[in-house]
Amino acid sequence: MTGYFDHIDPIKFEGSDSDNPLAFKYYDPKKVVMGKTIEEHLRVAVCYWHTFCWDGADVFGGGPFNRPWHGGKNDQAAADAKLDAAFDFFDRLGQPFFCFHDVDVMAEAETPKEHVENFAQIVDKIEAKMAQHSTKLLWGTANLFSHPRYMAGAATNPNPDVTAFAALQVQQCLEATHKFGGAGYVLWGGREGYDTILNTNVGQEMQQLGRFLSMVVEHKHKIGFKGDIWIEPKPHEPTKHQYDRDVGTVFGFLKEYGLENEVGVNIEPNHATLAGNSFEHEVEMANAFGIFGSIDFNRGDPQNGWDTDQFPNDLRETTLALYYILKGGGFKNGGSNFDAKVRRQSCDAEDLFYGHIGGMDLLARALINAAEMIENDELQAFKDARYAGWKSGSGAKVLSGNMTLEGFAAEALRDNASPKPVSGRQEKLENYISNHVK
Ligand code: XLS
Ligand code: NI
Ligand code: NI
Repeated sequence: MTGYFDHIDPIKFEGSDSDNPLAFKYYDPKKVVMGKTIEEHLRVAVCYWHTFCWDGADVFGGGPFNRPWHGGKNDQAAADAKLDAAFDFFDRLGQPFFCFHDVDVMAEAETPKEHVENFAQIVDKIEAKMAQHSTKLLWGTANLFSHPRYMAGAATNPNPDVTAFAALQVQQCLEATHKFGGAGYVLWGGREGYDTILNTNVGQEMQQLGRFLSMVVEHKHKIGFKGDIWIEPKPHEPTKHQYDRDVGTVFGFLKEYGLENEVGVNIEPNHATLAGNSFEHEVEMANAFGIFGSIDFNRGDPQNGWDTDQFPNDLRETTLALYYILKGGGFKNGGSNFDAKVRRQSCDAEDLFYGHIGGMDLLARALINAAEMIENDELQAFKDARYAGWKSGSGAKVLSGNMTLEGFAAEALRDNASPKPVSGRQEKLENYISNHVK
């Protein structure tokens, strides 16, 4: 059988002097950085949906990609051909993980029974594939946003029958993820929000979402799944307002439902920027709350206000993000999933490789930069000195809860000194970063 990717040789590390566009220049999987190999640090995953399912269609026109499994019905034969191609792609790229939605991998289904049957068929086939290949599962997720039944949400739908269908999909997909030895399970609330607040009972919907998430966590424990559960924050698109708008909002939501020790976050840079946050802000917020999980690496377009899902190529931004990820202890169950798609005009098989090679090289470079920054951690040293006052005396008493407002105020009067401004040294610190981005 001839395969769609047959003309692409396995991608090798050739070093930064290589001018072969189908080789890694920086992603040397076995190179050791801070005691672990680059492969172990980054835990790179290819996503099934953008890489194999998307046919290049946009809201103005049909798909130009013409992969052999596109064009006809999304039946079992198409799902099988896509699966063969996917594992062939993984073998050639050599990344350690993949991620999928239930509907990405299976033949299209309409009824709940059909869903269970079609999904079960492909689950067996994926299991067989995984036994023959080295690619592992980073995370699975149920698509609770594409089918018209979910137009008013899944967990937050006004009709509980729709939510029951969602429960079926999540149960099936979580169990499959467990079977495949997945490291995590993601819930992205694509339509868990509203198009207009005029027809929406916000309090009721949040309660539904809180209970739904609790049931997912309960089921995880029931089946003995040891991986993590992550929510993927996004502010809007497709809805006007999504309830999981950013990391801070998600943490508040988790606290409200007592799930902050059970559920973490899968952060996507393009979602961060849509929410008006920087990528590194979201990582640091997750570190601060202790809910950092995984990353959906991509980038937006600074001129476009939507989720363009482009492969990342900003070395400065990625270096900073990896610095904060490493400072937080690095990836545990999580990893670097490329939730990224090639542009619509990049319609050839090799374009899929160029996108991933560029992303993996960028991550490896950023990781090496970040590790060098940590070696002689000037940012940390600066921050330690900046906050040193809170480590002892009244500052420490305030933080440990052993100070009243009156007591603290009295100290100000007693010292009767006007505190002197201290430089925040922003430009110096920015120069320091610039000197480490290489
Ligand atoms: C959409 C999300 C989606 C999730 C998985 O914007 O990024 O692709 O990662 O459902
Ligand atoms: Ni994503
Ligand atoms: Ni996204």
